[in-house]
Amino acid sequence: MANTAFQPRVFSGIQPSGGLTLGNYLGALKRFTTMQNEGNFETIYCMVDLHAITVWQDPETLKRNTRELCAGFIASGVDPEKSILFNQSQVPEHAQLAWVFNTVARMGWLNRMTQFKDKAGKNRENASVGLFAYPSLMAADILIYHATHVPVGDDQKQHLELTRDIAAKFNHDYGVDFFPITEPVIEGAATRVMSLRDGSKKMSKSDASDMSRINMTDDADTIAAKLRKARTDPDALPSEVAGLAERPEARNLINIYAAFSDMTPEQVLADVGGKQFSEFKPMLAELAVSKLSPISSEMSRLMQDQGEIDKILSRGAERAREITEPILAKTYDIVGMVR
Ligand code: AQP
Repeated sequence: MANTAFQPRVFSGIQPSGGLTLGNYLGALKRFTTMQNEGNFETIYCMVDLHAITVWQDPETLKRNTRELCAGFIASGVDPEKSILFNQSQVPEHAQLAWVFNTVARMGWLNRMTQFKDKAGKNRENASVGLFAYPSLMAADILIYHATHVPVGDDQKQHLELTRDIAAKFNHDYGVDFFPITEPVIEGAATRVMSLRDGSKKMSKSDASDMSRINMTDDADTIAAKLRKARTDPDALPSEVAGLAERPEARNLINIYAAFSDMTPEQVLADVGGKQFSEFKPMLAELAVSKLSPISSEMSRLMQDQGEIDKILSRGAERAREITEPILAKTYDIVGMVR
């Protein structure tokens, strides 16, 4: 098989399954903007509403969350002129390719996905088939653009490995070199922002406790209060990263500080080592508010013009389909569909 050279292209998405969290911002959005502005890649970003409905969503809330997520992308620095920004269900080729990938992915592969196990919980028999097949749709999201790089948080690593397996099996089964073997981009201090209430759990938009997360729409007082009440231990901060090994909550707050200030955790600890949390938490709150407030005000401004958001999404979908239609057509041809 020839070793096809693929154009450097980034794809990533976020579910409109609730309001955006600090985890989504530091683990995903902030890096989406950097990759867009570096100019080494064509960048494509998506609100993955088809993924969101794998767990029941109230229809009106889903619409609102999708538009608010679009506002969140733009307010965080994703420019709909520089990047392609759109909503997944407006580009039907995602779901069409996902069906083909459902025939390529193996039950055993999907059975190993930890996110399914976590989200389905004890009542697996009652989980939707969509939740089980989620990684096949995610592979389709990426590969329908022949994306070469995918910036994600650490929790998505296993799904990215599955995407690579699906691409490789498709290429092998049909004797082609059609889909790229995508590289995950999991970098920086905040690839896994943890809950503020439990340092062993990921910060998540669907966590029952609002105190566990910082929402992108929280006001300055709420952000400061949540950080003040964040669970920590009684010791002072260490001066070196090794001192965080058994202290997940302390490590989380240092990582958040590092990500906001574009420093490494080592550099942060060189400055704040020896301080008590009573001194460090207000510093972190001030930094967080200074970075998040402009984003949340811009989000509320954008949300006042729903028509404009819908226009941006339609235009993004049109641009996306210029890429997805020929890739789907070629896929169908490879698989043997009469066209
Ligand atoms: N806590 C996190 N730390 C770092 N990155 C995170 N991401 C999510 N949470 C964190 C990254 O954000 C991107 C979009 O994620 P998603 O919304 O599509 O799905 P998710 O990972 O399942 O996020 P949530 O907040 O936990 O949503 P729910 O509660 O609906 O499941 C991904 O790149 C993800 O890694």
